[in-house]
Amino acid sequence: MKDKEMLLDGQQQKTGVSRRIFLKTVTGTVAGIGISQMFNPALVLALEKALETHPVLWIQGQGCTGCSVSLLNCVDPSIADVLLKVISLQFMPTVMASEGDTALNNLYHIAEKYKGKFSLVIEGAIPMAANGKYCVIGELNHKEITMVDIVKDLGPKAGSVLAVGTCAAYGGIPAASGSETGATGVRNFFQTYGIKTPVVNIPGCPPHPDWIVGSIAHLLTKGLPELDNDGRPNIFFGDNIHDNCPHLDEFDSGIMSEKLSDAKGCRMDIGCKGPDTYADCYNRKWNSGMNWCVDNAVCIGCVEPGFPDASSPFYEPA
Ligand code: FSX
Ligand code: SF4
Ligand code: SF4
Repeated sequence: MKDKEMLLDGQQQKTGVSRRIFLKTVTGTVAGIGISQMFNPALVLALEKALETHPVLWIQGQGCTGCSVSLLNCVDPSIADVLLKVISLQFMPTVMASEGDTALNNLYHIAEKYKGKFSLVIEGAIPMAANGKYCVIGELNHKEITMVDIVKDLGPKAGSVLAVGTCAAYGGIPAASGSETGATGVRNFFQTYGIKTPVVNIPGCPPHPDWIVGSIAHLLTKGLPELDNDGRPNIFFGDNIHDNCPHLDEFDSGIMSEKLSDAKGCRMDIGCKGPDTYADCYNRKWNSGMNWCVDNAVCIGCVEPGFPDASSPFYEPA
């Protein structure tokens, strides 16, 4: 069975899958599983080994913290299980208790101790204008440390980097038209400074928690996932939303929604950007499999490199 056929969404898991598919799923690769299937013994063993040697450091620049919140909303597995059993998360500004010099010293200490092995998660864009002064993330020995400083320091030392969220991947909202901060994504930043560490983009504004946890688990157990031209794992971003949308038949028959509250109809005329967007939201869904953007509104193409300018205005046809 192909990896993509085994990507089970939250709903399918709750309503039950056949025993045959379940067994194939839990004995498959991380790439091929629904995230809540993560705790099969072989995988837990692999992750436990990785936990001892491959910590994850999460730093945050220009963003709204929605990416952190999305991860913290992970319910299946619970965020407690994710943090304790899947990710050895040693530094994360939104949840950690330590602060100031202590926190930053610890960050640098872990990066040095696990040089070449730790995974660096970068949330938010990196503002390069004005010497990086648009985003100061802390102080060390009374010296301001900017996002530019920290990514320049830790980027080359990391074994791998995950650019979490569209801001970190491509610049996103902080880099939208009118921005004066020189906001840019990680790959572009690395190119500017000749940093060679491999980068996995996990876009989405915010990204789905499964995309974040699944990509980290893949990195820890199987190495780099296969990426598309925009640096995104094909396992989550390989397919087009429009081609797989439940409204495709209505689109083909010319049955179109005219307003957001219409229950029926393709939503292209009210601004859906599904035809230009690649992600598995139509299948995985959001809020633990409850719904997704096209159920209640439209797809605004939040995982694409041109977001938000390329999909604006959101509620008008492309
Ligand atoms: Fe960006 Fe993260 Fe959008 Fe927000 O901080 S991807 S603005 S949802 O959350 O970086
Ligand atoms: Fe395509 Fe959007 Fe219409 Fe679905 S609602 S068929 S994704 S345009
Ligand atoms: Fe983003 Fe579209 Fe997925 Fe919604 S449906 S999360 S806008 S890619």
